[in-house]
Amino acid sequence: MAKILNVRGRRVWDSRGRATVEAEVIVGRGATPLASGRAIAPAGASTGSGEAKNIDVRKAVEHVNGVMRKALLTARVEDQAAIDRKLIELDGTRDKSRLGANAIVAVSLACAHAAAAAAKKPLWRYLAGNKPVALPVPQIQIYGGGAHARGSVDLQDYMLVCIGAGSFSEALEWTAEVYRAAGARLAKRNRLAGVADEGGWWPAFKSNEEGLAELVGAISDAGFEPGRDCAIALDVAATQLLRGGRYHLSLENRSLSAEQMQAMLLRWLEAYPIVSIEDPFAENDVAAMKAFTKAAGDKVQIVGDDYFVTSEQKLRAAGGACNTVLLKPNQVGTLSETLACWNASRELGYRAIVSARSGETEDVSIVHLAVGWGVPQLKVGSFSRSERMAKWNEGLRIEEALGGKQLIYPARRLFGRRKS
Ligand code: 2PG
Ligand code: MG
Repeated sequence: MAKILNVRGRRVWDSRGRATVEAEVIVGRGATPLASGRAIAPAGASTGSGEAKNIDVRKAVEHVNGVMRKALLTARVEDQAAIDRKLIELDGTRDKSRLGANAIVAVSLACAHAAAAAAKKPLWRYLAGNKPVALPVPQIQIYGGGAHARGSVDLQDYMLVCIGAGSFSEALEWTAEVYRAAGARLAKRNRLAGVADEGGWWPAFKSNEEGLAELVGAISDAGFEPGRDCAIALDVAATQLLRGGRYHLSLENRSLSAEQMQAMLLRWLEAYPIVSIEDPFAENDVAAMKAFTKAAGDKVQIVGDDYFVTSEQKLRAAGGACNTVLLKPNQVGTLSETLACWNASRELGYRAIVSARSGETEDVSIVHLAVGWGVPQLKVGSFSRSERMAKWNEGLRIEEALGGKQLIYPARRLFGRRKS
């Protein structure tokens, strides 16, 4: 049993050059420091209105070094549930806006790291206990749009899922090929405007559908079979598109009713090898989300991000909307609440994906959570920029550490081998 001897907060910088909170937790047996853990809060750009709220970073750091430190001194670091309960009580608001979600998530995660370090285990192993684990199946962004590329395309993420890959490392090998092929295709047609917030190509497409056709082309160019080896996942991030009850596609200069949006998505599902669609409708468009899930939920993952904001309560009240939940620790604030949402998803028969934010850092905690908790999918952004690559590379290290002793890599179980 290790006790918390000190908690320290500091102001550091994220992948967008914006300030964020780092927390460090030092633990020991008796008064002698034994181990420490560290974590950095990420930040979203396309956020759901129900998310836990970040506050001014200087203020958040003050809270870490002041009231939060005081409340946690001498606490048993292994008792994550009690630590998180204490943080929630100390904050006392529904949206974590007093202490700040950025302060709370950094401290909550740093405690988990410190507990693992005190047990002399990597975090994923500490969380998994003796349970066998597998690496998650990645969703990797190829083109970035929406709020992450000033609306270059209306859809936020065009992602690759290597459904036919036999391992995590093979999925990354294939992704590297497709990512490069996609960039080369854009450059050749003079449509490459740079990279977006999460490292995906910033495209100059003429329509949103062009991104789908281009991604299929890039998969083929890289020597893979679309729909058999590699498939597509989309994050529409539709909350960002809804104004006055209609979904605005600025790139195409038109706006759609929810029914027209559904018709467009269903047509795309027929025409392209899509296995997953996130936030296809806005966070408050409950009727549309339910109707779409009814129409397509048996064929494709329908993922709630803004729609569920990692809330166990919202997931339990879903009433048939979506079939998959995105798990973002900073969206809800603490590790225990994220775990509760994951546990509820299993109980309710929903799939789950652990996800990074668009504002990230070298922090690799989410990879450990996905592996340690056994969440079979992981979304981190694209295949460039070190805040993303740090996470993919951490997955490779874990895969190596597991050697032959891992569960079967879940890609084929989740997505089967589909016909093109
Ligand atoms: C999302 C995330 C990550 P953000 O919408 O899923 O892509 O974006 O962190 O900006 O909410
Ligand atoms: Mg999203």
